[in-house]
Amino acid sequence: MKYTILCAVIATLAGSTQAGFFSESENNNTLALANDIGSFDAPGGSAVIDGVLDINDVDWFMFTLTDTASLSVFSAFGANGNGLMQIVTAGGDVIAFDDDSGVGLMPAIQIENLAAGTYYMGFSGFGDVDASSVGSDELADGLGHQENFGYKLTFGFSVVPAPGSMALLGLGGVVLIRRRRK
Ligand SMILES: [Ca+2]
Ligand SMILES: [Ca+2]
Ligand SMILES: [Ca+2]
Ligand SMILES: [Ca+2]
Repeated sequence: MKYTILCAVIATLAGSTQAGFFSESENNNTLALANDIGSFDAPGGSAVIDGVLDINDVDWFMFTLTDTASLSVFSAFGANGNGLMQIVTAGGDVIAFDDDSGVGLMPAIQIENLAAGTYYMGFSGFGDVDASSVGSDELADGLGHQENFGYKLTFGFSVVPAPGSMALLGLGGVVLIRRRRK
């Protein structure tokens, strides 16, 4: 009996994950035209994107976090390509940039404890923008690179439980069990 109740509590805690597969859709060359990959709440989720970077192309993707979350973005399959990426706030400020942390010359970024909100991720080619864009509003615009390749992006979101919520849920479980014992 106790086991059943605990399972119910754990199921509540776990929620349901969100996952999606997308092909990028042009024109996505500005924040306003970004491809929306969705909203992510506890416990998190993932999205895989198939895209093509053409000469003078940039691909913007938008996502929303309903809670503080850790984000990882990984790019792959850019055969002989040299990609880069930016993470940008809803207000258009660049908070992260990467050039070559992934496979070959492809970028990857991870950010822990990203506050709830809407963000944009821009994927472009080497020569468009560089690391000096972090802390500024200099966005990848596709201009300045001659890259041309297909790629895959993998987004992972892990929601960080708020300090109070775990304790409250735990307390709820104890109260349930005690009531069943009467
Ligand atoms: Ca594209
Ligand atoms: Ca594009
Ligand atoms: Ca690169
Ligand atoms: Ca540029």
